[in-house]
Amino acid sequence: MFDTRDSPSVVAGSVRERILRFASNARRPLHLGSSLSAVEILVAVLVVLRPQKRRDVFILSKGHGALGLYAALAEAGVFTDHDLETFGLSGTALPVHPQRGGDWWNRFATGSLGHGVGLGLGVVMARTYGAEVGRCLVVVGDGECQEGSVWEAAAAAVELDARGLCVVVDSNEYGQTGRIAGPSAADGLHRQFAALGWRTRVMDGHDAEQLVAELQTFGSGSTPRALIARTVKGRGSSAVIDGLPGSHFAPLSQR
Ligand SMILES: Cc1ncc(C[n+]2csc(CCOP(=O)(O)OP(=O)(O)O)c2C)c(N)n1
Repeated sequence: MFDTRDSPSVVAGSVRERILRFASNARRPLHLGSSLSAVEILVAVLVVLRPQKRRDVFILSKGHGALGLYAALAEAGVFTDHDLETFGLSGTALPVHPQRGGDWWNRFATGSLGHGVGLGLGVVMARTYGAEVGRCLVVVGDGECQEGSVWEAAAAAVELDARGLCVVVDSNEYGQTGRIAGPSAADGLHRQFAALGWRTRVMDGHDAEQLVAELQTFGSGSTPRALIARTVKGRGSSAVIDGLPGSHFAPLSQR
């Protein structure tokens, strides 16, 4: 179990091991590459949002990366190893895509891509109507950014002055079936968010310390914030990386 004084990169290493240990025992199809690429981002989210007193909300918009989120939560002591073993099984509290619950990390069901930024905008706008909510942090995939709804919400966020909203893009440059290029690659995303008026930065998505430092201050600026976090799909497993782009949803043992 980690506490917020532990080094985020060391915690990320333990989370990655946890995911791979689970995958090698489970021997069933998993979104492994998607979970492994997001580990440092998810650890940074936990470090920043877990001890919060305000009612901040997290949305894993790329809901197929839920195994990574649950593994990070297990590392934080929210779930046991036994809980994690039930991932995706009938009756589990840890479904393959997050289901709506009462915690800061599962306020919304996700899995159908393209909705997290709009939901996050709704969360921060709810303050305008007196709801007791704080900031909202949304993690999206770069393939997911090919959904037009992401950009409708991103444009509206500036118009509606949604300064408490932060989007982190897990920019691993792979989608479900192949490479991500052009406007949805890191530089293209940076340009698009910046053109809409978001405060934007491209950064190393595996540098957990830097991610924590960036996320600590989100919500303090005058505009919404976008971090384009460059990552490697399947980071930590050459078996997954060697299997790309065909192994988006596959068992570890078959790679
Ligand atoms: C609306 C919608 N369309 C299609 C899918 C199927 N799907 C699941 S994951 C995925 C690829 C997502 O790629 P990306 O956002 O880059 O995430 P990564 O797995 O690379 O982290 C797709 C198309 C979906 N879940 N929702």
